[in-house]
Parts: sequence; structure tokens; C-alpha cells
Amino acid sequence: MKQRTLFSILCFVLISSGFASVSAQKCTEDKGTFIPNSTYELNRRLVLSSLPSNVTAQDGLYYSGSIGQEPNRVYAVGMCIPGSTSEDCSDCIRKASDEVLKNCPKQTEAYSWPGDPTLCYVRYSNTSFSGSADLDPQLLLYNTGDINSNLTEFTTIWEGLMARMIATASTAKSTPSSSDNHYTADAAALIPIRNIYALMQCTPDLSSRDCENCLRQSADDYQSCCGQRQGGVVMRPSCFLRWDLYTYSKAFDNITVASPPVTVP
Ligand SMILES: *[C@@H]1O[C@H](CO)[C@@H](O)[C@H](O)[C@H]1NC(C)=O
Ligand SMILES: *[C@@H]1O[C@H](CO)[C@@H](O)[C@H](O)[C@H]1NC(C)=O
Ligand SMILES: *[C@@H]1O[C@H](CO)[C@@H](O)[C@H](O)[C@H]1NC(C)=O
Ligand SMILES: *[C@@H]1O[C@H](CO)[C@@H](O)[C@H](O)[C@H]1NC(C)=O
Ligand SMILES: CC(=O)N[C@H]1CO[C@H](CO)[C@@H](O)[C@@H]1O
Repeated sequence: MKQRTLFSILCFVLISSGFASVSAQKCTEDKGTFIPNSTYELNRRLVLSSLPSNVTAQDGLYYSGSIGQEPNRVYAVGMCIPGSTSEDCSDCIRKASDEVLKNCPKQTEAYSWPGDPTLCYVRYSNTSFSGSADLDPQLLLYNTGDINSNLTEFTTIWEGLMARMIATASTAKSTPSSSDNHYTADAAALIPIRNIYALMQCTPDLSSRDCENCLRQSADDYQSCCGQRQGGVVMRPSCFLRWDLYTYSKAFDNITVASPPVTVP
């Protein structure tokens, strides 16, 4: 069983440092395809092109809406992490929308979590997915470098940080229509001189329990395939997890890390 789970994990290698240059979208292959130049395609383009302005118009940086009538109705969601400027947010959403249009040319459903210039999220489908916890399809990327310090000690610190952050992210903080509801960015000091920087988010419409389950699954998937690596990303339709040894996002601008227990001169 375990073997089969591992087989279904798609591992992509991160190009140098950062996944900004790597496609961060996933087309849902088992939800079918639409006919080119159909009303569905037109509606998809319409709803995605209005997402940047619709998301930034909301205080919570989260927008959920739909365009058209069944069976050509397209449901779409867009979101930026709390603290994003309007400009960064709309740039990111535009990029995510362009990516899914280009890379999912006829798929009825897709999602994207680009990390540049901020972390954002775009998803569309022909069915409403509001409040539903969707773990598949998953996309896992990892850094090719290995941890070169004591792996046992590293794993203990990493697991502690993940557990603390999953608890924080899954506790509802706000409303189901505000992107800070299930979001957290944090860091942990790593012996000797580096920090682990991690970012987690569930879509705000998820229940605490579903959010926790989604992030837990992502942390476990990462650990079982790539636990010795220097960084990674696990994306799912309903949640996002990333960690690395450097500050890859503006999300860490306001994060302070407690001094490590041992400092090397
Ligand atoms: C959504 O699209 C799929 C694939 O084309 C189709 O099987 C399904 O019936 C559609 N659902 C709705 C609600 O239109
Ligand atoms: C779709 O529309 C474009 C632009 O109008 C056209 O060039 C293309 O041939 C059309 N494709 C199909 C399959 O009808
Ligand atoms: C960092 O803090 C400043 C001042 O409180 C705030 O304006 C800004 O949005 C914060 N940045 C992030 C990414 O949260
Ligand atoms: C790694 O750290 C653990 C716990 O501190 C220690 O027991 C172990 O001997 C260390 N291993 C190496 C190779 O230094
Ligand atoms: C809720 C909301 O602001 N919806 C808007 C999304 O964008 C389209 C196109 O700009 C508007 O028509 C909607 O009113």
C-alpha cells in the first residue's frame, strides 16, 4: 500500500533555488476535457481574466465566483496570502491564470499556486468546490541538494516546526472568505547557522479538520519521499506547504527567529 502511494507521487526537481521558474499548476486529468472554442472555454477565459481585479477588490484577498449557465458554468477562486500588496497580488493571479490557460488547454478543471512575486492561488472547475477538501491531484517539488548536517537533529527540528505550523494554520482565525483564515509563515533555527523557513495555507473555506488533514498529508508525503532534501513544495487543490533554508518570500519580512541554541563563530 505504502509502495503504491509513493508511486503515485509525482516528484519534480526544483531548478536551482526556487520554484518560481517551474510550472506550479496542475491540470485535473480525471475531470475530463471541454471542446475547443466552446462556451465553456470562453467563460473560463472571462472568469480568469477578471480574477486579478476581483481578488484585489476584496479586503480578505480571496474571491470566489462563477460565470455562465450550466453546463457551461465556470466556478473560479483566486487568493493571495495576507499582507500582499495589490500590485503583487494581481501580478501573481494574472501569472497563475495565464499558466493554467496555457498549460491546461482543454481540461475542465485545474489549479495553480505560483510563488512569484507573492504566493497566490487560482482554481477553476465546472462544479462548485466551495468548502470541499480536495487532496488530489497533488504536485510535489523538491530541492536537489541534501541536508549536510546531522539528519536526525534536522528531522526533529523540521517535524517540530511542521507540527506547530499545522496546528496554527488549521485553527480558524478569521472568516471563510479571508485568506488569513488558514495561513501561517514561520521559521525555526537550525544548528549550526541556518533557519528553516516554512509557509502553509489552506483555502479559507475549509474546516479546521480538513485543513489539518490536508497539510498533515502534505508533510507526510514530503517526508516519505524527500526527507533528506534541502527544501520542497507540496501543492494540492485545497492546501499548500513549502519550506526552504532561505527567505524565498516576502512573507518572511516580519518573521523573527529565536537564536539557535548553538552558534558557530
Ligand atoms: C463537468 O465536466 C465533466 C467532463 O466534461 C462532465 O463529465 C461533468 O458532467 C460536468 N459537470 C457539470 C456539472 O457540468
Ligand atoms: C478556434 O478559434 C480560433 C480563433 O477564432 C480559430 O483560429 C481556430 O481555428 C478555432 N478552432 C476550432 C477547433 O474551431
Ligand atoms: C509586515 O509588517 C508591516 C507593518 O506591520 C505590514 O504593513 C506588512 O503588510 C507586513 N508584511 C507582511 C508580508 O505581512
Ligand atoms: C546526530 O544527532 C543525534 C542526536 O543529537 C546523536 O545521537 C547522533 O550521534 C548524531 N549523529 C552524528 C553522525 O553526529
Ligand atoms: C464580486 C465582484 O467584484 N465581481 C466582479 C468580478 O469581475 C467582473 C468583471 O470585472 C465584474 O463584472 C464582477 O462584478
